[in-house]
Amino acid sequence: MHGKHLISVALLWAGLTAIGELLVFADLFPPVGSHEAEDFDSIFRFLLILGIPVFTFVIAVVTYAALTWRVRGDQPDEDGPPIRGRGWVPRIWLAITGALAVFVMIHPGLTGLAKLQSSYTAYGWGPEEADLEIDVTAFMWQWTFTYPDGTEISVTKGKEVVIPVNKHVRFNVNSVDVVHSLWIPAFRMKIDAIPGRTTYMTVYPTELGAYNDDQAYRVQCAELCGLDHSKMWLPVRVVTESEFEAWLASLKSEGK
Ligand SMILES: [Cu+2]
Repeated sequence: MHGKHLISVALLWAGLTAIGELLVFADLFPPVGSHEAEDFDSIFRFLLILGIPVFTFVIAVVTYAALTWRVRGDQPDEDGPPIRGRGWVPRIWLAITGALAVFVMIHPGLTGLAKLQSSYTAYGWGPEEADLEIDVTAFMWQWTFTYPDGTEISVTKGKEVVIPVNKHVRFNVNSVDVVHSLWIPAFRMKIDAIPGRTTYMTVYPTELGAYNDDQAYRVQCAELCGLDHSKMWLPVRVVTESEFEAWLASLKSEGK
């Protein structure tokens, strides 16, 4: 009797796990636009691979138990007898999931942090080295992107943020009012914009891309900051270096 239930649950668990693990490798992710996005996606997939069997085990046991031992007919007047954990089962479960938790804290937790963490200040992501620095100011409810081109060129509402491919681009981020968050989904990078403090993140775009082709190419505020928070976004375009120079020159001649 017991064996039949165990085999059924094990089969359900194996089936759900197979489906889950297949979905990990299905192409369901936004476009990968930067080195950082490759890192984060591989970390995310790794955690999914480890986490899915734990999740499906719980789902399989709960679903099977709920369907098999559900009340049929009249509601009983009393609860069933209390169930006590049987020695080795909870111990093995705790040992496996505990070991998994410690393992992922170390890798990719600490190892990933060491890779991404700032070599520059405590308030940022990525290396100090930058081929291009862009000052970003957040305010309710827009962004200003200022390019270091002798005369300052600002990108704001209605414009697009253009950056060159295969360059280290550093965003130095500030806010003039409340906490916002600079997020570019195609790069999987996000940093808070905090009044009175400069935070920063460095990205290395590896692919050409534009908002018109995929909405993951956008700057989006990712910290709820008031009425028009959802409108606090700008399109992003990643271009070749020569296109980038031409774009800067054209903005300059517009007298911005
Ligand atoms: Cu905001």
